[in-house]
Amino acid sequence: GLGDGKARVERMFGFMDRFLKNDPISLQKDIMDHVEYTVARSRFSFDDFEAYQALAHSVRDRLIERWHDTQLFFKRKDPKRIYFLSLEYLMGRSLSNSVINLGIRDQYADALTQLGFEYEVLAEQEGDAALGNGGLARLSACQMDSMATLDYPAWGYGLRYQYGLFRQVILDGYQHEQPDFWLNFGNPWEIERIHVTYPVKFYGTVHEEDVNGVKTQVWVPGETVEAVAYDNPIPGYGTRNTITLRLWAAKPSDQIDMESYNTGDYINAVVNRQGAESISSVLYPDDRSHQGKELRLKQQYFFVCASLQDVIRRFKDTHDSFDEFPEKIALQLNDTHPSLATAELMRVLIDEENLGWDKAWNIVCKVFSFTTHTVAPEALEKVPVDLMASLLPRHLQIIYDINHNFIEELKKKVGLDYNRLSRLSIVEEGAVKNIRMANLAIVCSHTVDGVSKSHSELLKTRVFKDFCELWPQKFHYKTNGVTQRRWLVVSNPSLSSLISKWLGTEAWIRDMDLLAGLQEHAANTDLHEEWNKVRQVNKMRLAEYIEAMSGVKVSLNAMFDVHVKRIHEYKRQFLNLLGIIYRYDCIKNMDKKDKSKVVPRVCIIGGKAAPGYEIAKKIIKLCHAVAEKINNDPDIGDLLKLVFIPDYNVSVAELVIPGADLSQHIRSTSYCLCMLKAFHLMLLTCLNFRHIILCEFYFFFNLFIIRISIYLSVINTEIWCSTAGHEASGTGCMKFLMNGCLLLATADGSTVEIIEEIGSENMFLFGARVHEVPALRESSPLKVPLQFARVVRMVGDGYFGFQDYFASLCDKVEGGNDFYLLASDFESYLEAQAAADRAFVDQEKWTRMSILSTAGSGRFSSDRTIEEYAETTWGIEPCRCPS
Ligand code: OAK
Repeated sequence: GLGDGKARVERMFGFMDRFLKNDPISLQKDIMDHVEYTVARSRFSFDDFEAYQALAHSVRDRLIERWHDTQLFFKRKDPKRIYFLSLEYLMGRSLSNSVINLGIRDQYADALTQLGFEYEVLAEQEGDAALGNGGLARLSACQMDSMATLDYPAWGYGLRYQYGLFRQVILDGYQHEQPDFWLNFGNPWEIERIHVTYPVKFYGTVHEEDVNGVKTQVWVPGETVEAVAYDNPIPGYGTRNTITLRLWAAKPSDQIDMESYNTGDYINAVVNRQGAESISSVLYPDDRSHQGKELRLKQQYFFVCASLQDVIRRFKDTHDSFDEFPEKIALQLNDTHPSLATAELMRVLIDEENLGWDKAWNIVCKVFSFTTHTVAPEALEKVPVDLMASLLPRHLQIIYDINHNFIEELKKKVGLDYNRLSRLSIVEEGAVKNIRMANLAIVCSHTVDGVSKSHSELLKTRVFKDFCELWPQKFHYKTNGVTQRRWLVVSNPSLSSLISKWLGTEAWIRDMDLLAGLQEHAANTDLHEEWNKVRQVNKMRLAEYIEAMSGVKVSLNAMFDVHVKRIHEYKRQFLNLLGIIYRYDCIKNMDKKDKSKVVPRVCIIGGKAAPGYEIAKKIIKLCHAVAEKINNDPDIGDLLKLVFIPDYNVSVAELVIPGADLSQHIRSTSYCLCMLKAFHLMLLTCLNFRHIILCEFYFFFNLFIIRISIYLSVINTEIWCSTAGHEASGTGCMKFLMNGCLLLATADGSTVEIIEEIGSENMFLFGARVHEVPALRESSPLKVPLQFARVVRMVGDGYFGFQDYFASLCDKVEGGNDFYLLASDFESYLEAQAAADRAFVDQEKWTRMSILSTAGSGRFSSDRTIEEYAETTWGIEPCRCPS
């Protein structure tokens, strides 16, 4: 018979005579079969969305083929694997990315044309998978693409939120949040694994038992839910490798709790069980603060518990002893959100695998690495001890034990320096006792990475200063990158073809450094012409979108000036708006002759504000109020337009970025300046008191700074001052850079490294420069430029309406409250804007700068970042599935 065994295997091979074919006829047949049998529509009557669904399923079939092969290959080879743990992924759409990576986009486009459909129209039907907030989440998605492309044996783990990031709807200029029902119409990109489930337990009590003469802690949990796996295949480009992003959904446990059923209240018992699903129901929409929320902690533990069970199960399939665990497994903590994994692995190894503390600890210290994406120490996650005690009592014990051992070791090293000990402790003492998740992650990880060179400096000098002093060799950085597959090939196909044509190869799609080859053509007028044509078509596409979304018609001759990202005070969208108001005011007061010299602008702003972030929401409203005024002012015409793009997400970014001439990355670099100003004030006070020694010190210090700046300006014409800022890295700027958009930016985070690649002369930088620092220190710290005061007052006095509503926004920058230094940067910001205007008039110069931007973007591929992680942090090697 065909039971198990060999006969069955042979029979199966008989079915598998070949892989799915990609010629137009086979593709058409597959699509039509899916229309009929998967979507269950008649071949004679189906709409664009149904056609998209069928198309997606036919692509999915091809993904699954490669995915099976890859998984089987990994299993046979058993390489060291990397498990990437992240609570957020911003994947966006999958169709276009998949067909590009599978190398069958054109074939599908042809097949569809013959069926009477347009590929682009169907691709537009897909909604975004938005299981994340912003930078960190999109970075995870880019890194998955790179791990697949570079053939690394990698697994991504995440949560399958029923509702992703809220949809932003604008009514009367105000943001409203609506749930993101992304799963309502099915999700062809996931494979439900009903048999891959694990129990996850919460609450209950811990007691001590004597097991074979050994005192053992026994956790008796109070609630069990089930984690079900949903696999999302992630195809690499130019390789057969297709890796897995496994997302967990919470389901009620199958284990029937007899007691609750026996009470006779059957209906309530069933309803209560269903509550389990709430754990994975919704993504927290605030990317910085969700401290002390029980559901959030539940999500985190649910996630790490299921993921680790899966990792350990896979390990045990082929290994008998845990000694090999660190040689076979690397666990990456994407920020602190999954850092409970450290305590969970300890618990499993001690309580379930009976390895004992020392062996378990030895393993934990070898497998975890941690990347931090934050700059502000106050934004680091903390969990109240009470909450931990009730939800995860056994984990709290383990964390206390880890901390105890750590502090004891520390005392041997640093003595009884209690201030230092308390700063380093995983447990924060105080009115409310907290677990510091970052400290837990650092203590348990072998490597801690920052996300840019300047971020790493900040970690050393501020955020994790004590830890860096303690373990300097633990701290590193990997400058972020983004995937050129999505951000050029998928989203800007015409520029991609142009690049390939001029480089004479498509190899840059897997090797971004090759883009440097464009440098030698940067002055070529033929390239200029083709480059501008492509850019103009992208602008046209964006202009059509703007008109459809906001009804505003924009001129293609204008400079498209884009500022898109989450709305945050530190990202300074308010500074941009004040600059726009200033420009408006200038144009309004110009005579006709001067107006003809104005460079027309279309200012485009987009981004979501966290639902509870009042000031950010006011900034959105202000943008609409200012737009209303400017766009309807006949004195202004096409010289200035302002549009807000609603519901900014990955797919909107794919449209906006290729169409931008200029993009803004103008976050505040205030830490550095604030410190200098405080220092300056202190010195002035000392001077008043005729404090001779300090006077002398001040004098020499000034001389020293001047000398340094002269010296630096000799070796590099302009050195920028912001070694510190609020942005850890920033990745949006990299996407714009690749697409040949010029950057208007402060020199912090990743911009510092962009300057190194393309030179400050190819960007519009502002903010304090090193050689300006002495002069800055001479000026009064409270000096507010007149133009600044004037534009803020225009808002405050109701020129754009809503006077009361905007009052608190103005308070944020007036009267010495200007924490993000909008006033002190305003003049320099306007200068940078004016420099951009001047460059734009000189089209030849602009185009050269644009080409050089793309040419210099090679370093900012996530392929480079992932290679660095693989080599220096994870210790893994490529494992390429044969084609
Ligand atoms: C989100 C939640 C908690 C902490 C940080 C974040 C986050 O998105 N951080 C951002 O990560 C990006 C990727 O590393 C960086 O480019 C951004 O600078 C950083 O703000």
